[in-house]
Amino acid sequence: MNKIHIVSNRLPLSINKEGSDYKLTPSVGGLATGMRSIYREYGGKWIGWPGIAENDLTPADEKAIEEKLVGEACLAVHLDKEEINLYYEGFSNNVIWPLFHYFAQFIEYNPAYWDAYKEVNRKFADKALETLEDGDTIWIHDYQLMLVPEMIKTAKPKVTIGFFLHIPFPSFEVFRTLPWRTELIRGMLGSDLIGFHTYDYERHFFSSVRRLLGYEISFNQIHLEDRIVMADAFPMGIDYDKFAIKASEIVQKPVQERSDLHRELEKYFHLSPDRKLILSIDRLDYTKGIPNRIRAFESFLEKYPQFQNEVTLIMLVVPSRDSVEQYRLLKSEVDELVGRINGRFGSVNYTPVWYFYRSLPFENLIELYSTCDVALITPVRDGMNLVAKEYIASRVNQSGVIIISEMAGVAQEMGEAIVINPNNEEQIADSIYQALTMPMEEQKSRMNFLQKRIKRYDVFKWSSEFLKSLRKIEAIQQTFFAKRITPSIQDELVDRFQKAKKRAIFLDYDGTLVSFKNDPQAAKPDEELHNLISNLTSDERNIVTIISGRDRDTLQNWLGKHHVNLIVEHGVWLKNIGGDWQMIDNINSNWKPEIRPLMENFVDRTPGTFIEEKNYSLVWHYRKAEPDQGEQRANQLKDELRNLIANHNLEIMEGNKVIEVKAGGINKGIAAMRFIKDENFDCLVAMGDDWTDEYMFRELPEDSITIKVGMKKTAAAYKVESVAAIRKLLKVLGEKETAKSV
Ligand code: GDG
Repeated sequence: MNKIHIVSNRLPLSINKEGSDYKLTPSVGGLATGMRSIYREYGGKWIGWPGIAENDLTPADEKAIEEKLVGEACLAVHLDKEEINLYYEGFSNNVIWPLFHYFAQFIEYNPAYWDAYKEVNRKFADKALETLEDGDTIWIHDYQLMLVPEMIKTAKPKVTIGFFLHIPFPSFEVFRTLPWRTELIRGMLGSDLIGFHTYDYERHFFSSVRRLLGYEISFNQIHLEDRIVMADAFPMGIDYDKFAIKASEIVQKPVQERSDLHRELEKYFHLSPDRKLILSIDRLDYTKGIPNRIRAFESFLEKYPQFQNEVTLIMLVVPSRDSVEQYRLLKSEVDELVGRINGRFGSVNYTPVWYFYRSLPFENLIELYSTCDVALITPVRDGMNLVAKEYIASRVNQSGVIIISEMAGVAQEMGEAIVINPNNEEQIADSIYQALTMPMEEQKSRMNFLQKRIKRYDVFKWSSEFLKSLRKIEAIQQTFFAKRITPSIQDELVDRFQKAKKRAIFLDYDGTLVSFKNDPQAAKPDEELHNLISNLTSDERNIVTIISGRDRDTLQNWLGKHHVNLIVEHGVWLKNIGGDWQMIDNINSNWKPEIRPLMENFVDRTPGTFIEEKNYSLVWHYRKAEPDQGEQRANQLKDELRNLIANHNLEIMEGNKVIEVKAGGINKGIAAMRFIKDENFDCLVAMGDDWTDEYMFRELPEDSITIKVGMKKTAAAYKVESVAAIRKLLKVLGEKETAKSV
């Protein structure tokens, strides 16, 4: 069975030296829990940093750790202090973290960080490559390792790669400020599947892909030159049962067996029947909105004085990244705010804010979750926020209210919570009041919905859904590759071609023989193309026809010197070798004055677009427009054109970044069929890239050699991935012929 491996910055365990030996303690975090079952079940490895700087280890220590890790199926990527400083603290936490959470003011654009990030990502990729085999799957986690997917894909294309980003993906306007934005996007696109917590992050990612690299995206699939990458939203869940079971154990425990913390909490409630507790838990981070939460609580006590002496906010703040300046400043700000509010409203019997700056054992965490009446979670940005889900899972009797920031990914799954804007302190103060006075029946009914949802989509479901989608994308890739010309198929085709006595070869021009350029007039044939066509036409058994949507003059100028037929404007005009232009059908263009003003209006309103006028068609080009706006306007134009053409025999054609209006009943398929009608060809070849060529692929007899350029769905019998690949094939056809005919 093919294996599934995991890569993350940290291994899912901590390592401590005990005497001369090392002790491994498995992590209890959500990711470790969710992934452990998977990589173990599928015989894979977990690749990551063990958490101790290499400088602090002797070679013998390193060996001892590695031996210990074998039993856990883990592979260590050792990092020294400088690497940790530059790659982890530096690029990951001082560049990507602030940028992706919209804290641009905290970013340190230090090129040395970037260099280290690349090098360490390479280390992770190399370690993974030591164990990866073709057909394996690898799931890479988070913002510290965004370049790893491409590094692995390049070295081992037959490995299926998933990537999950645990933090938000910012809007393009923010992302574009990063000097290394394109490299990061390319790194991620090495994956087959990219997961985000929410659709908004996915949408932002798509917009960056489109704007920076110009790839076409249909539904949630990104069409690269040679494969498809899928992106989707998978809101991460928690190990629901672990929280629910522990919480019900704790509430059933006799008082004398309870922890000190739990007994303190109980005592507090006995002070007065109206006492209530509000809970907040987070790592100390500027994204978590801790100062605004304290200020909002202060406003609440001011605005609703009846709750002074009755309501306490328990704030568990877990120390984090305390070597970083911003975090130290934040810590002082929080200390000061807590001091101020406690000084102002506190008394001998009452402390408005209980502030714990430390981490608590799991059991205490559950005691807090199950005891507090309200959870107040107010991040200014948060990828998901698992604390909110954990609070819900721990509410055994379904009482409790959750106040959640709309800036946390989790808010999208919590319609029944009280959703607030973290910058609106007055709204938060009012929400606290609403939560504290909410009737029990309403609390239970809301909690019931929330629990059902969070239980159903737990961390196991999350990881299995992600893997299911990976299998789906594998299948999609396979159908895409199904028609790809492999070396053996190519030999077969060349053989058929060589045996034929008279061949008709139809070649589309743009996107097939030459790549697209922003300015259509810049897509001139180069020397290599001229040589290819000359080689092909030097064999008199080859009748080559260039079949294009272009106008007569352009193609005549560019290719007129060759021994080829020209069919232009999608089949309106035909020029046989050595002959004159003839119109294939009797058509008119008296409709143009009616259509042109509409297109002009779209040109005026959409920067970067222009109209091309051909004899019997009008074309609106939007390749140079801002991609999202271009697509949007193209859809609007199509809609408006549909109404206008109703009384004319006209057709709207959608090509590659163009909308073309032309006389109906004319297309490349009809033109090609008419061309071969009276001739006795024994081999038909057609090559094209866009959907106007699909007419040709469909109309030509079934045994024709029809070849699509690009990996999209097609009626053609075969596919190649690029202009370069079709040129290579044409070269083989031309060369073999020359060789044979000598
Ligand atoms: C990142 C994203 C995304 C907290 N204090 C204690 C403790 N915790 C545990 C909680 C929870 C976890 O830490 C915190 O998870 P969050 O999701 O709230 O936040 P981040 O650490 O910022 O995580 C975030 C997440 O990745 C997953 O994708 O949701 O948006 O920023 O599980 O229980 N655990 C213990 N003692 C504590 O004192 N034992």
